[in-house]
Amino acid sequence: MLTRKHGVTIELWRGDITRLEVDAIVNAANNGLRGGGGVDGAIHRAAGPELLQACMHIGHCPTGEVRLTPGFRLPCRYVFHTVGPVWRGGDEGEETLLANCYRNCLQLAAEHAVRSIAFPAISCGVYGYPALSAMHIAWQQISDWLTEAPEHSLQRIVLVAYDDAVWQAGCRVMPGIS
Ligand code: AR6
Repeated sequence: MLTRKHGVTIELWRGDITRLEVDAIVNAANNGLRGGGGVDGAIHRAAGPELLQACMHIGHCPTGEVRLTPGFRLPCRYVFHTVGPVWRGGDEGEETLLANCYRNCLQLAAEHAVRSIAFPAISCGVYGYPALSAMHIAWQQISDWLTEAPEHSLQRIVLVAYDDAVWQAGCRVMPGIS
């Protein structure tokens, strides 16, 4: 399913992010970049042990920020490790922190001449963020960033839905998707 905005193709795609042939994939990591379950575990398994070594070398990533490593054995060139907020009911800055994840990843993509990037539903698993609110934020941030960014290399942005809740939320939130 896809739509276009400012000449960029935005897709909602169902499946495993580690299989995507894109320049960069985003990891929903933890502050210690220690690896974990969910999409983080899948990315580390597919990338091989060199990824954990690279993450250990970086050491820490504050919530809402992003750190870059190579993709190692993954088909992508880069992994962007971002840390989404833990959902605590919505009054603890969760929305801003999640928005920062998307914006900082898009900014980093532009800085590294990335043409295609895939996002998982950051915070929507273990961290408990409601899927519909999270997909609204993802779409809004992508949309705003593409409107505001002066010049960038991006041609394709993929939002990856691995589970039903995220897929259904994505279908509701993305306008004109077909
Ligand atoms: N491809 C794409 N999406 C996936 C995949 C996959 N292979 N596997 C799971 N998802 P989560 P979080 C979806 O829990 O909520 C880790 O342990 C999943 O269905 O991976 O940000 C980290 O180390 C959900 O929609 O990330 C942190 O400690 C989405 O990815 C913590 O979990 C995010 O779920 C981060 O929690």
